[in-house]
Amino acid sequence: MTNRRLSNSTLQALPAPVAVPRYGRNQIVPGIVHLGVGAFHRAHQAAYIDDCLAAGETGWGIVGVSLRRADTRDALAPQDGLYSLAVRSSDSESLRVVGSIPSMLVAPEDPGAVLTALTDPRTLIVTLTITEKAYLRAAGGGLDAAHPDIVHDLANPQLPRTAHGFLVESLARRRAAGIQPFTVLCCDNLPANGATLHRLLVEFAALRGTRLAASGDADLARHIADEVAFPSSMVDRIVPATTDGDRARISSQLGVEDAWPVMTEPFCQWVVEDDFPAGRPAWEKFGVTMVGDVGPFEDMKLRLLNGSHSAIAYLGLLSGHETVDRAFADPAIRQFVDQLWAEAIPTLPKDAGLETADYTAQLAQRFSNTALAHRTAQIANDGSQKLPQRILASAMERIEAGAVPEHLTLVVAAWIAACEARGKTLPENHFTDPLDTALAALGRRQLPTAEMVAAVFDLAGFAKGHTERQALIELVAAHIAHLRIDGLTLAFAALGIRSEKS
Ligand code: CS2
Repeated sequence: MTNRRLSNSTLQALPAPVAVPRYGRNQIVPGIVHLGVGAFHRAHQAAYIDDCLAAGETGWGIVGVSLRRADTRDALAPQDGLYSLAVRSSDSESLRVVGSIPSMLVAPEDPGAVLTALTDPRTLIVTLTITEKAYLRAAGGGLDAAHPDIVHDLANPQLPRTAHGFLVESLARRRAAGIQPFTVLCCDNLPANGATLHRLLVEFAALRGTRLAASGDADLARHIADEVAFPSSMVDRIVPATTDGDRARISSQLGVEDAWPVMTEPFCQWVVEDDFPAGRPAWEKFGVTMVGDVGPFEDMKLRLLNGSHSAIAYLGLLSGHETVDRAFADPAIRQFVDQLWAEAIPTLPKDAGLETADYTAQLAQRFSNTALAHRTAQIANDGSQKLPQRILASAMERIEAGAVPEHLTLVVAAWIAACEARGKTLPENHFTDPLDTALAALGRRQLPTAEMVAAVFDLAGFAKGHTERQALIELVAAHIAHLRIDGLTLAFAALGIRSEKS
């Protein structure tokens, strides 16, 4: 293999089957700032924007911002921001080079540069994929005002660390300079994601207003509440973490080195609420579904795709399966997932025209993609942040409807058991969670099962303030008791599922 790097100058020499950007990359105007330039963004929104640019739109280049680490920028800067996207199904792979992120910034290195990009009048949309935990919500769903990064950003508005701090400070600067606000498009897996982020930012701005009353932005919260658009969106594409093997394979196919290619599946979906007062790309021409209300799509995706993904991750880890396709090929897990879907589907809106049977059939195909090698440990990360919208929301609705959500609650039990298995049957840091320190301290107390589950619910804020909380705790505790006696075999048997002893 050669040492030459993928870049503007090596682009034209790539082998013919590799699709490359043919638009003038130096004519692109940066119209979008994206916070959280991880692999998901590069496989999803950046690919849609690449299509828009290829069709001749020039106003929507992406300024990619990493809020924490420099690794993506370090990999992509020597490549003029170019990277390859490998679209893989069980029996084929196609390669495309994406050119829609010409520049990248690393927030901790230069927060001022990020604020400058966000305040630039050409920036009309800010998109975000910062993961569930970066929204810094307290157990009840409001802003975690005691979080050290929020405390820091309220005290240092010019040097933010959080998305909240960056967005609110730049909206304040735009307002002071008479520049129209950008539209904020949340692309994370949260229910009502736009409205949720809107609420958090208004709360943040109100706290900031209280502290900075003298500086004249006391009514910033009202400005953000009334004059900034936060459309919600549902994003969907499975994007496993890139491995060193992927890097080597892709680089040898390209004939030049790509330090950070992205792996993904053929499926791709984006449903967006059409509320962009400052303008937007003609996304509808490139496969984006523009709608008035994204709620039913979000619920279906979070509860059926992400809910079963988390189930496959924790049950897979407890059964020794390293990847989603292998776990899903395990007949007991497969049967469990079918039953889980049957339990969650009645919670979805009936009048929204959702085709749940087609949707789950398609999910079954996607989860069976053997080329992705999507690691169960990757999906297992941050369970405390993911389970509320993926699993607990449906479980509470089932209880309210008089049903017993035994499958949904086994997912919560499997999460607790998988956390406990780390350092025992699983490697110590096989996956991580923001609650790890608190969970470990709880483990050392050796509480009786039901008390331990109640304490986990309190720590994670699960079902906080809901009447279904106690019933959920009892169901989860009963599953844990089974898991402790005879692992998944007994927990599955209680649901009528036969499994091979692992
Ligand atoms: C996964 C998601 O890691 C996870 O938690 O469930 O990243 C999932 O692959 C995407 O939401 C698919 O669109």
